[in-house]
Amino acid sequence: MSLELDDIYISQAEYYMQECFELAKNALGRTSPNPIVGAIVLDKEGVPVGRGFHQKSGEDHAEVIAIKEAGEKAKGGTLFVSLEPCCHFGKTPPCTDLIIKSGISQVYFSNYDPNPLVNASGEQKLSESNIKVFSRVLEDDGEELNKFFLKWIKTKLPWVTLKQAQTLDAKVSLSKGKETSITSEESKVEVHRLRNTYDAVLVGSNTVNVDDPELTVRLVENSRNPKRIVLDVNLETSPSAKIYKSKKYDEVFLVTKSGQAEKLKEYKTQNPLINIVEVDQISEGKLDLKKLFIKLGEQNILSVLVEAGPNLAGELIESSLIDEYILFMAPKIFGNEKSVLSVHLPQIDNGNSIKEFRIINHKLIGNDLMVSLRPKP
Ligand code: AOF
Ligand code: ZN
Repeated sequence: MSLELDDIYISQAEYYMQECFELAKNALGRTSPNPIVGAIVLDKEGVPVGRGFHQKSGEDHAEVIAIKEAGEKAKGGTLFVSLEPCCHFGKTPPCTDLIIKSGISQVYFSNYDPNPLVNASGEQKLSESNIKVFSRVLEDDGEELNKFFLKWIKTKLPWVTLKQAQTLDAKVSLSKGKETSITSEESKVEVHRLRNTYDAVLVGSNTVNVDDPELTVRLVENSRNPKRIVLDVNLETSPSAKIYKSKKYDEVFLVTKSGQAEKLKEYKTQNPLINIVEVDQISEGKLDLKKLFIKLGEQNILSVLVEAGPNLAGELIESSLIDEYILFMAPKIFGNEKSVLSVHLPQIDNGNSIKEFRIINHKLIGNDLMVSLRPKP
């Protein structure tokens, strides 16, 4: 089979777009509330002369770094960028102005930027300046890469991933209140990798009381810690739990119902900079999680990894608040008597109410199976 000329152009665009994605990934979890973006400039002969990725909100956009590196060689050249170039003044000036000034003659991008200040206007501005623009290159992959930003910019809600580790018989511990190691060391490293890319990690009060976790990233090089959020309706966690003694005090959030000022003093004594978030209850002992996510979105938290026990997992699934479910399955069986099931949900008797998911990925990690799922709409 011979390739048409168009196919060759498409595959070159896809090749460089893939590289843009790889560049962008360097900053996963570091750019909020901005997206991750990678860019490459080719000179007019088709030779790569500049590369860049957006590193942090407030700093240069990907295209700016790549074009600066290319310098004069950008003239008549091609820009590949994983997101539609911006055309607005934010913390930084519009990328479109620099692209036009650089003399670049063609631009390929993957996703349109749904930011209302951009939203196809970037493309329009470039076209009006007689730059050839090609959009939607590897669009699905680009969307997956920026799933956190794309959800938040459209809804102002963070992307919520529920993560659990369980046995073959869906157990999370041998008995209530007992910490039981389930998965292999390799899976623990994978969880740290995940923490390294999410803006925040959230746990319930039982997890703090039973496991006393730090929720930091310790098993990955060049890592940074996510914000740590504890959900504790009745303030049952110990104020001296490890999580409240975190080195960076202001990264810790305690979410609870209102009207507990006296009890909260103890936590503030342990951690004077702790962020207290008060949320209404939807029923006795259950906070309105949707309202919580709205508040977290307002704080520029674009992604939350919920390392949930059975109650929190049940509440999230029941209220359809999760975007993704990551399950680490260890090939072990705990048996029935006292062991605890991974998800507490009320009995479902009606077939129409069964919670259904689509498996989008699976990976063998050590001796565990990591499965990523998305709720079926
Ligand atoms: C791009 N390239 O690398 C990024 C873009 O406050 P600013 O100036 O940093 O603008 C932030 C907005 O710009 C952000 O919400 C998103 O719409 C876009 N991000 N655009 O062309 C980039 N990071
Ligand atoms: Zn820009």
